[in-house]
Amino acid sequence: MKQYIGTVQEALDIVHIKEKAKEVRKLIIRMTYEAKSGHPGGSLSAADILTYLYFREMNVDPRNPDWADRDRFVLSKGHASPGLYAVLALKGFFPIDHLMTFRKLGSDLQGHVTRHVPGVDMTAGSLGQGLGNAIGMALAARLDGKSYRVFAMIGDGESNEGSIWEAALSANHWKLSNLIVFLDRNMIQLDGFTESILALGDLEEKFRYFGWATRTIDGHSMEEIAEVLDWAKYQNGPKMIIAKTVKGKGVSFMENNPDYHGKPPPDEKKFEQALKEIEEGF
Ligand SMILES: Cc1ncc(C[n+]2csc(CCOP(=O)(O)OP(=O)(O)O)c2C)c(N)n1
Repeated sequence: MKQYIGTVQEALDIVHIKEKAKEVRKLIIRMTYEAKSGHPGGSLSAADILTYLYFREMNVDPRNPDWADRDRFVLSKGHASPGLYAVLALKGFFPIDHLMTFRKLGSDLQGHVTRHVPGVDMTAGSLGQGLGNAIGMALAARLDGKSYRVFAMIGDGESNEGSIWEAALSANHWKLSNLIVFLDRNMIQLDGFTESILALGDLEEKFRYFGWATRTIDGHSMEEIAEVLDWAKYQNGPKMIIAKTVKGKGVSFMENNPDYHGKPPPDEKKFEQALKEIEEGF
């Protein structure tokens, strides 16, 4: 059997998108280091998916952030704001320099995403709220006769919240085919490993039993993200994509280390090391 190796254009697209994700990662490190606070770990695990969505998949217009027909995105794990802010700035929603005001007094770029920021579709930070809101947006599209899609990202630690499972039932009940959710399965929550704090087990199987179309992918492979989004176009009902990721991906001392859930590089040496590893590692 011949293996499909893709076109030259597809290969160039993948190289380009990987470069963008590298920029996003460096900005996450710069913003959190400058602010001396923030959440690099869960931003780095989400970086490839966020980059792919905004640069390849979603129908958005940086010049018109509230365009009524745009695809929506809900970052339910709203503490991963550095990741989303970096992507929005690179996409042109606001100037890249503005990122350095992250978490400073008077800035709109606070630690958890808010609707004040151009391009942010939902204020989030209190875990467990985003999936229900995304469902509301997907239902609104149906009621308004609009064809936009709603994308969301939830965390695995966040999936300890009962509201996630209530929302999961509802999305299937309403057969929301315009809803595509990524679950950032980095196996770590605030201060430890998900399976020892409150085991989640096989999340793909759980959502499948809740009636969702499900897949599991490597959440750092642009090729797999591209393929699964293509798959999603042909499935009925809500889609749940379990993205296996590494918390802190790209920075050796942050990878798989719960200490860097909510802590930036502690000193200049570690800051420089993080930037160098991202530059050379991807
Ligand atoms: C309702 C609620 N409870 C507690 C918190 C504090 N908190 C912030 S992040 C976090 C852990 C989230 O883990 P996960 O969803 O796995 O995020 P990730 O590891 O991807 O950053 C917690 C408990 C919160 N933001 N909201």
